[in-house]
Amino acid sequence: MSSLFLPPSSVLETIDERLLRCGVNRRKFLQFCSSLMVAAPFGLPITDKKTPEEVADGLGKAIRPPVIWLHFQDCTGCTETLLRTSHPDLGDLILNIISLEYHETLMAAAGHQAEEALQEAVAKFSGKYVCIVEGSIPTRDKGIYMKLAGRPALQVLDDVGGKAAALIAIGSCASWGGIPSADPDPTGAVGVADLLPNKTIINIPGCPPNPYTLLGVVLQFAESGTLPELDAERRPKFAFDRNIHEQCPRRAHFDAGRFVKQFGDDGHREGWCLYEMGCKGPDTHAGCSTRHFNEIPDVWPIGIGAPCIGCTEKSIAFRVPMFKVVQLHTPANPPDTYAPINAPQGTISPLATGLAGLAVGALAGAGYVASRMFSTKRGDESIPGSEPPPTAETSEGGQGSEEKK
Ligand code: FSX
Ligand code: SF4
Ligand code: F3S
Repeated sequence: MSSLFLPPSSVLETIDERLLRCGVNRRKFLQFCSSLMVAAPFGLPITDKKTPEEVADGLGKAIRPPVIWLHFQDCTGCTETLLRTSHPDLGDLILNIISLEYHETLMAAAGHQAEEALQEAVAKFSGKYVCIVEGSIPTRDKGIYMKLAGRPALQVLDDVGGKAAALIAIGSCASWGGIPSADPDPTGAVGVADLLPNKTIINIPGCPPNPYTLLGVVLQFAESGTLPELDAERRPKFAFDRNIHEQCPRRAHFDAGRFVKQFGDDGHREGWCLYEMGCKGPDTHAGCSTRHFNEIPDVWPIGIGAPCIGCTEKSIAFRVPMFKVVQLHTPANPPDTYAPINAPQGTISPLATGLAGLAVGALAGAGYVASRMFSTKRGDESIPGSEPPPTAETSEGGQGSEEKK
């Protein structure tokens, strides 16, 4: 964790003062703290081993951190995902918890007035603000493909990002190029870390990213002036140490060999595993399988029947074709044989209890026969998903991948 300088308390008010002034009641704030604890159950110091009351007490005393939010090549989905939460009104709360000095989509000012607001905020909080960047930065042809107030995005990032205490790259575009950097990458789109490698930068990838991850990072900074532990891709570990496949509600279907073969087939209607449709869940680290979007149950790609495209992974989304089947190289490999779904049931007679050794032997034999029966069915094309997915050993060339489209 790095320790960063926080602005003196005379400059900005505390979160408690602000909530009081804006009429946000304690109950709503506690609800918010509970949601934060569910979203970041492990490894986030502000929520770890605490009750919602303790979290609220700690956060309430924190100074609202000044935030300057820049937009570059993006679809604004990152901002939208933050504002479209339903319960509690997260968008409203975050605007009370942080001191948002500049945000093109949300501010009332436009044109020269907006530009003045940006320059004022940079001067007033120089070296003390958090700069959130949304969207990728075009570098080709001296960055002429995107300008803000007549200046190339490259220059704006250098100026505003260069004076920040820390930067948060929100979304896959700002993290490493995202959609604009997909082949043929006409603008030479890159992420923040490519341009300011020596600054403190946190990547929160996702297309769009989960808003609770951003909140967790900003609130830890507000409360303690520190930042969460990061992984090799500069992603906060508390939110990206989970693998989609390991937490997926469809995992039981994967383990049982039940796969969707094409969109709209019976398996798809039944909610079976999307691995053979190109799901990148086995290679993707993110919390979306347990923290759904907009706070609506099942609102996440796999929840609505679409394969995960690996949007939080630098080398997958917008790089690997959407329907290409990924190699299984994690401990997520299914077993070579599957247990029967409906095991034959029987009763054990008093005589059998006296012949325990024989019974064990008989059950072992029955299990073997059942697994043989099941394994003959796995090749039956009339059963959707009856074939097991390829493994490193069984797949062509040991790669276990296959071009679907
Ligand atoms: Fe990129 Fe953000 Fe994807 Fe969109 O603005 S991460 S295209 S969801 O929204 O930058
Ligand atoms: Fe879920 Fe995809 Fe894994 Fe299937 S392959 S269990 S749909 S993450
Ligand atoms: Fe992205 Fe996959 Fe989650 S596509 S939103 S990481 S399910």
